[in-house]
Amino acid sequence: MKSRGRARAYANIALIKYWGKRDEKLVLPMNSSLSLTIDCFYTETEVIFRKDVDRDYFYLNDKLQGKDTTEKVSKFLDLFRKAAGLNLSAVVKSRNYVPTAAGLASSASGFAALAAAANVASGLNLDNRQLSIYARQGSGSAARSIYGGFVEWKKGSSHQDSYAVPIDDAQWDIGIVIVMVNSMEKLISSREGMKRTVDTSPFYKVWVESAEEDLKHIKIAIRNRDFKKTGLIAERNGLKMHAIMLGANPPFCYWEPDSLKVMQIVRQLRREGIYCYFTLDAGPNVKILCRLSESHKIKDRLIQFFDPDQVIIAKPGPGITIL
Ligand code: 2P0
Repeated sequence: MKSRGRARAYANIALIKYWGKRDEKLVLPMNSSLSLTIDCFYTETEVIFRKDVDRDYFYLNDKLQGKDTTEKVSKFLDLFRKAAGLNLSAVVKSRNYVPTAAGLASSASGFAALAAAANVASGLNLDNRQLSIYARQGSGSAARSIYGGFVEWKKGSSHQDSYAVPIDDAQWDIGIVIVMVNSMEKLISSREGMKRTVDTSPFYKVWVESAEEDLKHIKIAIRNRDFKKTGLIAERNGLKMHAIMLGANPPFCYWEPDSLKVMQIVRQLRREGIYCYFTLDAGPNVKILCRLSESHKIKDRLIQFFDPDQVIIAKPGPGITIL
């Protein structure tokens, strides 16, 4: 056993969204999803299993974390300890690399990096498919961050076949411009928001059917490198996800006035022939899928309205890296 492992994983932006679980404990999703891994947010994590500590310690950005956060990491490491027959506590050191002013933490890069580091440290040496299954149990979207480029997370029929697969390396003039509208912690966590939507939104059943349909079409568009179609499907799918939240009880909405402002700018850019498409997740920040070659033009427009620090250009990112 090596006992020490260190890895890096990148965040991803969903173009076909994951929103809702059919199994809360195993983190099995209601629908398959598809994302683009990005290069500008990542997490580096080191896991060391040690004989000389009597509990797990978790440092995030050099700060020792409290009971609740450490417990999440411990429960996740238990999966590896159990599989490897390991009875040691761990010291985990994690660092989130995010552009200034973003203040954005990604559970996707976090759990993917933790899974990859624990895989080495525990000596399990799982392949990427198994690693995706493990990462999924920490946070659904982490299943996708095992791979770079466009990635599909197949909902599967059980625990063992719900994992991500790489679809395309995205090396065809693709970029994402991120507009940090607000970097404050969200009031309703994804986990809570998903549960409320599944339990109460009358639109939920239609969402699941429609997301599977969108997925089928976006995969064809990506295969054909049809940028406009890829963007249009992604933009519509994102809007549908927010629509089902508006239908929940009580209803909720992650958008802020500035989110709408960005959507208007994107539509205006399209009218001018600069093809780009927006998508929002469980927060007010807007991600704009664009041609990487046009990303600076798009940023120039956005900084007429926003601080340059709020606008970040991302390229397609790679999969997990063992350090
Ligand atoms: C996604 N989101 O596909 C969707 C779209 C947010 C909106 O996955 O409960 O942190 O840990 O499995 O993965 C964010 O939720 O949720 C997310 P859990 P996760 O990217």
